[in-house]
Order: sequence, then C-alpha cells, then structure tokens
Amino acid sequence: LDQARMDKAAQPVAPPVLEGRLIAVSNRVSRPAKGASPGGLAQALSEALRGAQGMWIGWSGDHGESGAELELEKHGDITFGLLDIEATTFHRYYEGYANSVLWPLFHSRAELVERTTGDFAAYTEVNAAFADQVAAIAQPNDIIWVHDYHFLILAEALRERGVDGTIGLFLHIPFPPLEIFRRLPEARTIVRALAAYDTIGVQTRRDAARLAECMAAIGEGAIRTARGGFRVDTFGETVHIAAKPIGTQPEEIRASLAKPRPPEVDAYLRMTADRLTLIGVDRLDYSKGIPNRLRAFERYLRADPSRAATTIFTQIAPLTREGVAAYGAVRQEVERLAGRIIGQFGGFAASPLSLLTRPVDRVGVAHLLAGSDVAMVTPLADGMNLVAKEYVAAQDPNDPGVLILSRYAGAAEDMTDALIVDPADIEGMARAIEAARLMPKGERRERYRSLMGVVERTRIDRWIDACMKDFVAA
Ligand code: GDG
Repeated sequence: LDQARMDKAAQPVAPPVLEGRLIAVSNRVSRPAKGASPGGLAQALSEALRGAQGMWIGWSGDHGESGAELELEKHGDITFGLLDIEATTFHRYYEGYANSVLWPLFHSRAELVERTTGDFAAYTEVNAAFADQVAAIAQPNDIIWVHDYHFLILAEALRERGVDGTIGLFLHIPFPPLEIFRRLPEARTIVRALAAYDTIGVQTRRDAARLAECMAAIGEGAIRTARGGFRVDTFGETVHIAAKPIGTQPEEIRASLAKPRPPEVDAYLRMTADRLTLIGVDRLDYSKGIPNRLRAFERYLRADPSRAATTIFTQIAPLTREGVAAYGAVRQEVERLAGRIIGQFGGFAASPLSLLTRPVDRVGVAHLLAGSDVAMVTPLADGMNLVAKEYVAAQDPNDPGVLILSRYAGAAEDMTDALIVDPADIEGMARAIEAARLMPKGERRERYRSLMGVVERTRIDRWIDACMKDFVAA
C-alpha cells in the first residue's frame, strides 16, 4: 500500500494554465550560461518558468549607474531581465538592510542585527528601481511572483505604479515571532507594504500563523482561516497567507548519481568505505549551526577516542556574504573548532574531519550525500533546508543512511521520522550520532520510507503547482 501511495505521489503534475505570463523577481537569477549558483532558489525557479513564457528579473551582478534599464537575455523558454544597481546603493541594500537587519532578525538573532543609517532608504530605492522596470513590462494578465526578504515592499511600489494584477510573494526564510519582528523600526511600514500582495507563501504552517498574527496585530486587522491558511484584512487590503513547503526534485538528484563520481569524491568514498561517514553541506552561515555540530562531533569522539580511526565527518561549507562581519566571525569559529578536532584526534596520515570552505559541484555533492551514512542538518533556524530532502532523495532505499535534523529547520515540521535534535543540546546531538551508528537496517528503511514520502509530496513541481493554484484563486 505504501509503495502504491509513493508511486502515485511520484507522478509528475502539470501546473495550471495561466492566462498571462509568469514574471518572477528575485535578487539573483541563475542563467544557464553562468553555471548553477549554490542557492536553493535558483533551481526551483527555473523549473517554474519553463513553459510559462516566463520572465525572470533580478540583479545583473554588475553595478553600473543608477537608473539603468533592464537588459534582456533569452535562454531557452525563459527571458531574463537584468538590472544593474550602483555599488554603494547595492551594498547598503544587500549587505546592509537585507543581510544585516532582515536576515538575522527573521532567523531570531536580534543580537546580530547591525543597523546603518541609510540602509532602509537604499532598500526602498532598490525596490523602487525594480518596480519601475517591472511596471514598464507587465501586462494586465501577467502574474508577478516575488521572491524573498529582499523585496518585502515591492508589491506596494508596483501598486503605486499602477500594476493591479496578481502579485504574490514567497518568503524562503522563517518569519519571526511578533515580539521579535516588532523590534524593527520599520515594522509598520513593512506590514503595510506586505498588505499590497494578494498572496504570500511561506515554508511552514508555523510561519504562516506567525505572519498572519503579526500583520493583524501591527496593522490592527482581522484574521480568518481560508484556503489552507489564513486571510488577513488590514490596511484596506486582503492578503492570503499559506504554507507552501518547498522541496527538491528527486529525478535531478538521481540524474546526478547516474553520472560518474568526480575523481576526488570517488577517492574519498573508496578510502572511507569501511568507516562511519557523516556529511554536512551548508553555506557557511551562522544560521546553519555548524559550530555546535562540530562540538557534538568532538563530544562523540571524546567519548571514545578510538572512534577517530573509524569515523569521518566531512563538512562542505562554501563561504558566503563575506562582506558582513557576522559571517567572518562564524567562519573563524568554525575554523578554530575544526582545527581543534583535527589537532586532538587526527593522525599523521588521516583525520576524522574534513572541512571545505569552497563549493563542490552538484554531481560531487549528490555522490557525497549518497555515499554518507549520516547527514547532519542542524540549523539554529532555517526556512526549509533543502539539504535534508536532497540527502533522503540520494539514499539507496534498501540500505539508506540516517538523517539527523534540527527541530528548527522548516523541514522538521513534516520530516518527523528523522532523528530530531535540538542544536543547542550538544550532548543530545552526540547521542544522535551514536544512535545513527547503531540503528538497525530495518529501522533505517522504515524511517526512509516515511521521509521519502515527504520528499515526494513536496517535490518542486508540486510546490510550483500549489503556488500557481494560489495565484489563480487570488
Ligand atoms: C534558502 C533558505 C530554503 C550548498 N553548498 C553547495 C551546494 N549547496 C546547495 C545545497 C542546497 C542549496 O545549496 C542550499 O539550500 P538550503 O535550503 O539548504 O539553504 P539556503 O541556501 O539558505 O536557502 C532555506 C531555501 O532558500 C529554499 O527555499 O530551504 O531555508 O535559507 O540545494 O545542496 N551545492 C553545490 N555545491 C556546494 O558546495 N553544488
């Protein structure tokens, strides 16, 4: 019966037919020619736009002058619209308001917020510059699909420019509790701007409830339940808010696994074939909880130092947002802890820990996930976390590995059959590694079947379908 249900869930779904075009807006676009970016957003959006006469609008990656026009580039079915943003404005918007204020606050790390005068003005300016361009190309039936915390106020700017079609937002990161959101001096301005969206998708049911509560409280509005989520009436507008958990495309991971292992990955997996292998794959971001994960691994080794010869933990942690001070600090902490583990437990020719602070290509990552006995996905806060789903999708159903998953990853709302841990509890995470090592094959298979059910139900094509249905209903 389970197998039948999984087969049914694995059928591809066709997204609803839209009357107009789909215009996506995100800070970064990923053009096929420029190679894949390591972010989770890129791949998902390309899938959505293919076939919907899609346009994808975002920053060009260049600075140039303010007031520049969109540069159009066509790749296959997708037209990219790229905008230059002047360097100082970009820095204040991106490293500044987006990544030194919104990112830490939305991940409930108020102590890491760094406000600089002028940053919110630059954020507003960049949203206005995108609104100018999108308003110039949008036709009445087009659906505008805005992505993430960089563009919380874009819909309002579009309405001011006369756009009255459907505008939706998908927030990829968590939405914080009201008491934390309220600390923002711009809280009311942002809530008023969010009210200009027709529909807002978030990763989890918890985020949907928090966002609805926050909008109703700050905007003195009313909440009702509606269409699998909430309807909030505030600032004279009605906004629909619902959880649309994002996922991965298992076929894409299987396709990577059908390709040969890159030589370096092949050598690693052969060398470690008779050891317990653990893997972590995260941008080196303080939200991902890498330091405590290393502390837990150290605790696990310390409990029995002979484990150093029979265990290896590989952490892939490409550097990210290096212009923001908090990222330099977490990098130093990770490097210090890794050095301490290697110094204590490493030998002359082998070490129980590898740390790579550069990206690994997708095929290599897929083979590392498939070849590892345990995945450590232990963020302190995370919208969803695609690595959790990619790890499960990469496993051999007959002999699957074990997912250790933080209760604070959005993924944990549905992936309840992972080994759920609290990333603040170092001892508990060390015990989870031990439990993973000892877990019998039967239990691993049972957990895998349940987790793979979640991966199939939240596959990217289903996520897109769910988002499109909301646009049509909006
Ligand atoms: C945001 C939210 C949400 C990582 N390192 C390498 C690499 N990756 C890939 C992973 C995964 C993606 O990047 C990261 O996605 P995550 O979901 O784990 O995290 P964020 O980048 O923070 O993404 C998050 C997501 O948006 C989608 O909505 O889930 O919560 O924070 O696919 O495999 N890929 C390659 N080399 C690397 O070194 N090739």
